[in-house]
Amino acid sequence: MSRSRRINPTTAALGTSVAGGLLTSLSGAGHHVGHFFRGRFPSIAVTGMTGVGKTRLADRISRHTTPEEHAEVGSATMERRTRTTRRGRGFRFRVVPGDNAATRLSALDEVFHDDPVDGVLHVVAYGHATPRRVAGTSGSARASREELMAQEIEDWTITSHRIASMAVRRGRPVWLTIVVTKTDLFPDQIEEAVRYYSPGSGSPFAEKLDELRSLAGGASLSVDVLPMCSPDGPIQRKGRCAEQLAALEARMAQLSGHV
Ligand SMILES: Nc1nc2c(ncn2[C@@H]2O[C@H](COP(=O)(O)OP(=O)(O)OP(=O)(O)O)[C@@H](O)[C@H]2O)c(=O)[nH]1
Ligand SMILES: [Mg+2]
Repeated sequence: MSRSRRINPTTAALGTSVAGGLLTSLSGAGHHVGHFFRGRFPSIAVTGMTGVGKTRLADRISRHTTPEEHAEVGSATMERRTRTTRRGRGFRFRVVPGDNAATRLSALDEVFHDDPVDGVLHVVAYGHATPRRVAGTSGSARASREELMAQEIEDWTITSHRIASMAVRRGRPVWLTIVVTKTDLFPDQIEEAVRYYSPGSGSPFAEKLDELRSLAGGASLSVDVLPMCSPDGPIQRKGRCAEQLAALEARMAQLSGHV
């Protein structure tokens, strides 16, 4: 009889008892188990130009509240949120601050290179981003819709390149959802806006999106476009905004293999 044959059963038995011990210790420590699994929640980057509604969206999905005065100036650093859903599932969000924050570039490096995400929510607002002052200046910020749309393309050019290089490097598929938010401000143009942001529509945004898709390759990047709204005030449980939130959450669960 070969030596390995005699050794194998011992190894197998040892393996079983270690696994058994691990299971016992997990079931004996409720909140530790929660913590253990939370580390493995899919990680999602929330990107988009300043004032577009990223913090508000991440807060809504994670049932978190950011103090009102914050809305005036925007985020200065990367924000982290966790959403836990039923049966121990959930998502970890990292919100990359908009272009008026000095920390933006390092935040982009973190989510797309150093600790790459599984999915991206790229937030756009069809020219309805809240204009914000450049850090360090005073007076009110003003910008026309055209200027905001142009800024949005500039922002998207940078972010889409980052997503492309991450998707190429990554060994597994990445998903991208373009979240067209603030639809409460343009209720009659929702379809038109969704078309503007959709692949192949010929808009300046879509041209960059098509470029991203051809760089990344269809198999490594999936793209969705969904409308959304989170008007100020408490979270509404009914109405179009509540339905749009539910649809976005359902799609995220699907993309993350939760259902
Ligand atoms: N009407 C309406 N207002 C919104 C919506 N989403 C966000 N806002 C408002 O738009 C402003 C900007 O939202 P934020 O979430 O702070 O934007 P941000 O993308 O995090 O901006 P930065 O932190 O500067 O990058 C805030 O006053 C929000 O209350 C929406 O769906 N509808
Ligand atoms: Mg913010």
